[in-house]
Amino acid sequence: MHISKGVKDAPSVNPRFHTEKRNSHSVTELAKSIVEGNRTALAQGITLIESNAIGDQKDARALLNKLMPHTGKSFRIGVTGVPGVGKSTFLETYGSALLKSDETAHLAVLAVDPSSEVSKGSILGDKTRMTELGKHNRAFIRPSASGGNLGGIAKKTREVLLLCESAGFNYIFIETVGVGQSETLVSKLVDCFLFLAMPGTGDELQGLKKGIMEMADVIAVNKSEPPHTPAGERSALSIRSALQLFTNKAFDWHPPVLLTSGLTGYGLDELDVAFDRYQRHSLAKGWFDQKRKEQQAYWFENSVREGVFELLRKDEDWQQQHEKLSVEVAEGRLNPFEASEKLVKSLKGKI
Ligand SMILES: Nc1nc2c(ncn2[C@@H]2O[C@H](COP(=O)(O)OP(=O)(O)O)[C@@H](O)[C@H]2O)c(=O)[nH]1
Ligand SMILES: [Mg+2]
Repeated sequence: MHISKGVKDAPSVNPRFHTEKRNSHSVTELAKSIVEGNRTALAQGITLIESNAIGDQKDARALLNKLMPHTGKSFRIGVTGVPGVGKSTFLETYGSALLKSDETAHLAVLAVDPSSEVSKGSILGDKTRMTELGKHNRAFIRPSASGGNLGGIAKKTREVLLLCESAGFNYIFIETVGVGQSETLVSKLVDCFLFLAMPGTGDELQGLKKGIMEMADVIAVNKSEPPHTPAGERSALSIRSALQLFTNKAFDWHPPVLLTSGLTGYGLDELDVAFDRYQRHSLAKGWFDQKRKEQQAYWFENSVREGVFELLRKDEDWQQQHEKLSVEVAEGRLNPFEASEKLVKSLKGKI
């Protein structure tokens, strides 16, 4: 990985003999170019973050460390809802309008995709739905990091988000591309969680079951442009009454349930007001910062767990024991709790 490629004034030392020097210098250059808003550098930085090569991971950490002081200054919004509800179409319309009305807006759209098999198709579909945004010089669209488990993908998405912030993007939208547990992880990445519901499909109730609505800060029944507005209103009504059971009292916030259409722009002004209200409210109450602190703590714990597991995976004894016990558990010869206790006890003296 030659991260100096394309970065101005990169040193031309022989990498074989000066690897450390070359890397630290190039990482510094790369960080500088990213902060200056250089798109090529941003793309290179993201490639570095997404790489699984050990050397690259070291450089990626160094890069993030350098960029940390430039992060945190965006409004991070998660957009979720079942595939086909209109997330990409909404982002295209809402994003384009935002860029038009606010000349200081720099907008990035990132994706979290738990269904890696389907991802290629979904991303292609999304790209064709965000053509306006894709062409705009103040917008940046980035498909989900591929490979690894959902937790790993979300972690990389968080790092890409930080990179985008340091490159000057002040609105960052994270779209979930697939279905599954991604919503929970997205809620660990964003300040505001928008849930798009489909009118008249009963999926508002599915959402409730999954607890997604508990996480939602703003809810919009999408595809509610005329003549579908009455159906949208009916859904909104049932969501509002269901929500009464779930309101997060600690945060003193009742998620508004709006009617929108990404296709025609119907209701997007109201949504704008809702985002604004939410942002002001959460800043004023101090839970904007509180949430971010909790998220930092979450990613720390998450990283520690991953790191420890990574170490264990390299220990052959432990790996063998782990495999043996998991077979016994699967075959019903050992109960899972007893097995895990055995495995954990076997670590004594090792760590
Ligand atoms: N009637 C209507 N159709 C929409 C709306 N938004 C998206 N669609 C259509 O729904 C389909 C899925 O949209 P897409 O944005 O890809 O959904 P995503 O999977 O949630 O990203 C496409 O055929 C869109 O044209 C809307 O607000 N109203
Ligand atoms: Mg989409």
